[in-house]
This record gives sequence, C-alpha cells and structure tokens, in this order.
Amino acid sequence: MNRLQGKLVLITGASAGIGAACARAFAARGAHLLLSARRFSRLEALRDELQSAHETEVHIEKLDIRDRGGVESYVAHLLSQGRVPDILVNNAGLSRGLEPFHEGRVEDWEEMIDTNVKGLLYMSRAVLHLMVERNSGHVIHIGSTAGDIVYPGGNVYNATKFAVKALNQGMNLDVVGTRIRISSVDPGLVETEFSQVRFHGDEERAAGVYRGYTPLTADDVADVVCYVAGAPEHVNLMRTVVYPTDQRNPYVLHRETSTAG
Ligand code: NDP
Ligand code: 8X3
Repeated sequence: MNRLQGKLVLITGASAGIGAACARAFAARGAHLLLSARRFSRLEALRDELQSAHETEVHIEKLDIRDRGGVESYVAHLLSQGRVPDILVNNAGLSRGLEPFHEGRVEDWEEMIDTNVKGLLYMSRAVLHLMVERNSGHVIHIGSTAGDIVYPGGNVYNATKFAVKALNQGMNLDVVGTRIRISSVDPGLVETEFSQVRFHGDEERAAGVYRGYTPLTADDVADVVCYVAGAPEHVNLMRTVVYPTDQRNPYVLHRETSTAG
C-alpha cells in the first residue's frame, strides 16, 4: 500500500545529496513537493526532471535555512496558498572542518550551528505549529550517527547532531496525544557532496573518505526516509540508524587496501 500518494512533502536542502534523492523518491511514490535550498538553478533542473518523469507538482524556493525571517515568510506564503505540508524532511545541513577543537575556526562552528540546529528549529517551529492545528503531519529529521558517537575532529558537527537527537526526543514528548509523528533517520557514511563541503572544496581529500569500501548512497537513505514516512499512521519509527554494511560504528570501517602499483 502506497501511503505517500498525493502527500505534500517539504524538503529542505533539496539541491544535492540526500535531499535531492528524497525528492526523487517521494515523487516516484506519487507525492507532491515543496523544495528549497540556496542553489536555485539546481532546484529548477530537479523540478523539470521530476515533472517530466512523474505526475507531480513541484514548487521550488530559494531559501537559506539560516534566515529566520525568510523561513517564516516562506511558510506563511505556503499557508496563504493552502499548502500545509503533510511531511517535513529537515535535511539541510553541513559539516565544516575536521580540526581538533583548539584549532577549529569559529566561522565554521557558527555556520554548522546556524544551519544544522537553528535552521532546523526555525523550519520545525513554523511547520509543526500548522501540523498541530490540523492534528496531522510527520516531521522527519536527517540526523546522523555523528549524533550518537563522537569522533576526533567531529567536535562541533557532533554537537549539532547530538542536538538534533535531543530535539527529536523533545519534540516527540511535546506532541504526545496528537496524531503527529516525529522521526529521525540517522545515517553513517553516505557518498554525497558532504565531504567536499566539509573540506572546503578539497575534492581529493573528500574522495578519500569514500575509498576502499561501499558507502551508502543518497538513494539508500531516501528509501529509508520513504519507508519511515510511509508507515501506518499509528506507527512512529522514532529513530532509524542506517550504516553501510562495511561500517559498524564511526571507528569500525572495513576498507580494502589496494595492492595495485
Ligand atoms: P550535500 O552537501 O550533498 O547536501 C547538503 C544540502 O544541504 C544541499 O542541498 C545544500 O543546498 C543544503 N544546505 C546547506 N546549507 C544550507 C543552508 N544554509 N540553507 C539551505 N540549504 C542548505 O550533503 P548531504 O546530502 O550528505 O547532507 C544532507 C544532510 O544529511 C545533512 O544534514 C547532513 O548532516 C546529513 N548527513 C550526511 C551524511 C553523509 O555522510 N553524507 C551522514 C549523516 C547525515 P544549498 O547549498 O544549495 O543551499
Ligand atoms: C555524516 C557522517 O561520520 O561523517 O554525518 O559524521 S560522519
């Protein structure tokens, strides 16, 4: 049974990686989409792709999730059009740097906190309020295994994902007695642009993160998000942890060592 048919799904950070894969996966299951990110030309290309492949409505918005006023106006505009999301996927996020804490750049810390925590708060506050009024809806956070176990150099990124885990729990407590579901999908290593962003565009270093084993793909994660979203309404998959088979925790990663050369 496809419970996602006709649902309206708002996805933040839909211009790349897991967010774009979620857009494709929801569209393939008959959902309509509200997609946002900063890189508008990428959203335009994704909208055109999805609308030519599926019977789906796709609305796109240039939005920096760190802009509180922008997020609030966007959601107010959606409401004025009668577009209250059935599902919110809080995906927009990033990591910057892998330095030891005492060498970290404060600008990187602020960008991560503003995006991964404050941006998620702004969007959740605006949308969840509308869901509670309707007594219907599902918020799905993209957390991370980095919110479970810290690793060297992860410091502030880890802290933001621990915050997402706490917010997932807290939001669940606060909507008890409603039909609203709050969930988190927490992946391990997924090959996306994530490491290029983390290493400020150093493509060689980023590629090395995914060498010698089989990481998750963005599509793998999107399938899990759709599974969580498509469960019956009385089933809340509150936290789903997804590792590649080659990775058992942030420290235990099986890499084949190359014998070539
Ligand atoms: P990508 O870099 O491929 O995609 C990140 C997305 O977030 C882009 O669409 C980007 O859009 C958007 N984004 C970043 N900053 C902002 C902002 N200020 N406002 C709006 N959108 C923003 O990375 P992933 O797909 O891997 O990351 C998606 C989520 O998954 C993140 O929350 C990340 O922490 C999480 N995650 C990733 C894992 C991995 O190994 N890749 C593992 C576990 C969790 P644009 O730049 O156009 O604004
Ligand atoms: C992304 C996964 O292990 O690079 O959240 O932190 S990891």
